[in-house]
Amino acid sequence: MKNLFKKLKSKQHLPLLLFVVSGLLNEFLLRGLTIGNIFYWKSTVASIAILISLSLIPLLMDNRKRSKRLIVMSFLLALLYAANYLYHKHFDSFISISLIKQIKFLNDMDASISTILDLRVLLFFIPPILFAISSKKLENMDYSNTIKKERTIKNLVGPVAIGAICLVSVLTSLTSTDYSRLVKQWNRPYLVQNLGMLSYTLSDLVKTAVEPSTVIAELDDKVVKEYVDELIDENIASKKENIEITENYKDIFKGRDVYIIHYESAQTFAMELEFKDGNVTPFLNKMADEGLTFNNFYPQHSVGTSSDTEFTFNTSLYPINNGTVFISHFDREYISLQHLLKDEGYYSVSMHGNNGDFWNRNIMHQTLGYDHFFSKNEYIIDEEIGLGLSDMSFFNQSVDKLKKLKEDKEKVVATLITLTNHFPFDDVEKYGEFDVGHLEGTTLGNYLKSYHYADKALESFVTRMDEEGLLDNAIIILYGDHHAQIPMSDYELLYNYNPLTKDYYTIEDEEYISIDGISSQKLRRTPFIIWSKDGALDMEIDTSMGMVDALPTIGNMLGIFNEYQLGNDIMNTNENLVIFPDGSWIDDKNYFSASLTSYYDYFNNIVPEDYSLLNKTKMAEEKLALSNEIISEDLIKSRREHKTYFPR
Ligand code: GP9
Ligand code: MN
Repeated sequence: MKNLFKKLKSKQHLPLLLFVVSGLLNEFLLRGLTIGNIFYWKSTVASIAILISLSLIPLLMDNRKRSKRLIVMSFLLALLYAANYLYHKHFDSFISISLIKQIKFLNDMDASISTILDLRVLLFFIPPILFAISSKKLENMDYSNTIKKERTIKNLVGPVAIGAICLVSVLTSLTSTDYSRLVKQWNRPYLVQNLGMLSYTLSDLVKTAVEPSTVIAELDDKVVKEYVDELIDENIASKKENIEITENYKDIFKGRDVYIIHYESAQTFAMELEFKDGNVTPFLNKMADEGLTFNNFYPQHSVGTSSDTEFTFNTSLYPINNGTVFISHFDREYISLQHLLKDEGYYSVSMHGNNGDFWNRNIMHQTLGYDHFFSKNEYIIDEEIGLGLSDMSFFNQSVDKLKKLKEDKEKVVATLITLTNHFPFDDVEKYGEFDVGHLEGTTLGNYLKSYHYADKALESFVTRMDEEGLLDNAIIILYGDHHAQIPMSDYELLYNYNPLTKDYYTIEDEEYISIDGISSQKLRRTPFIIWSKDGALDMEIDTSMGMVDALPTIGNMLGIFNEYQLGNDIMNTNENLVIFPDGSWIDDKNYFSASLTSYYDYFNNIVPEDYSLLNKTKMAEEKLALSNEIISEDLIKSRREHKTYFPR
């Protein structure tokens, strides 16, 4: 070892080499822990080019300071990688400067943060520590005096040449899709996967500096106008078509009270599970049996999780690709379920046991058109589980409030946002007894216990609402807001358990089920149920649908219509493309993962791309771009002001 250091000591750019290696190790580590694909030549070469460029500034300083500065930079990079690792655990994506405003909401989730702060984060500091130790060792051996002292341009030729070769080789290999994704940045995991963390961070910094308004105008004005005109024409035409169909469900719930349950982290797969103590969600299953149930319903949230879902459910627009609508685009005009129902004489409220400013709801709920938001300060916090007021108490107090409202409001639309069934599911002793068998002690096991609790709370709500006579002329609309952030390895435990041997199937076994590709996407389905006491609609619908389709579907039943809706009325559609904000999509035949750029069939085989698949990907990107334009350019408002809209 000593000999090795002696040999190396004569090398001019040894600190630079150690800096690059330390950065690369962290790049590999992050990839391994997040996207799973450790080595890819483009991202490696791009990272080398950026690390060399970063090291050029200290290279111009005197040798002693140069090493120290490189070490400091190496620690800063470790911090960047570690932060992105933690962020990915929570949001399945990577940090963007435009999301800095959201950090406040992470602070509010103390419990979640303490759980995601796992010890693996310390691994990112090992490479810079090793770098610092090696530098110290070299310093002790008088390294800086051994090598040439002049700080001439000549010294830089070597590193600059290597950096330039790396850069050119990556740039020339980029496809037009790569370039377009670098500019749009919808798909941050794709960028990290293909070009590395450092290239992504750099492009994000450039984009934020160039476009401080947070969302890029991706289409030119004329094209946007044509697209919006087309969208409105199509929406009006399909509305007319629907009227001509006999079984069109039009207006069947017109005038009824509407109680919407934003059911935190409720996933569909758990509804099918049964353990020693019975089903995880017996009451939810009963509602699904009695009501109109959509079996293949997908949330379409981005990093704004709950808030994105609220936005998409209420407006039939997608979350924006840069930032979060509730925080950065609360001051735009939207056509929402609340505004539309208010035009029909409804009084509209939202209810939630958490702080009103969480996700900027205090403000954004006004924008969406709620007349009143009952938040934490209007509830008695008499029982706390997980993030705050327990669902059982929340529902119970909410029934009292609704009962009071109904005394003087003729028609009410209320959104009840639940809270207990929220990651990290570690308040286990408060969920009550529920045996989860071999899943005991896992995050998934705890989630199922929490979900079972949420189910009992739901039952108490519906039972009391009925007792108070509030369901006689009403419908309940329930949707799961997003998946529960269960680690994929826990799903492996669920689906690969052999009860006979009490062991798990492995990849070598025929029975082994791999949780990836379309399987992992299908696990993220959430319930969507329209229920009424009179059982007016007792059906199951299998067509794939997304949150964006909720408003068109229920709108038709309630006799309201949003000409800017980007979704479809699923009761009058046979084929539907469910588009996710990162450009991925699923329909009844295929799934496209944008981060892996892979197409899957329903047997989870990767299939080659063809014209029809590529066309769907293009359609998905166009629809997302259109949604971004409507939001960022405040098109609904400006078109109304210029009278280029169709009256409702
Ligand atoms: C907070 C709750 C949770 O009030 O709605 O938000 P989420 O973390 O699910 O986005
Ligand atoms: Mn949520």
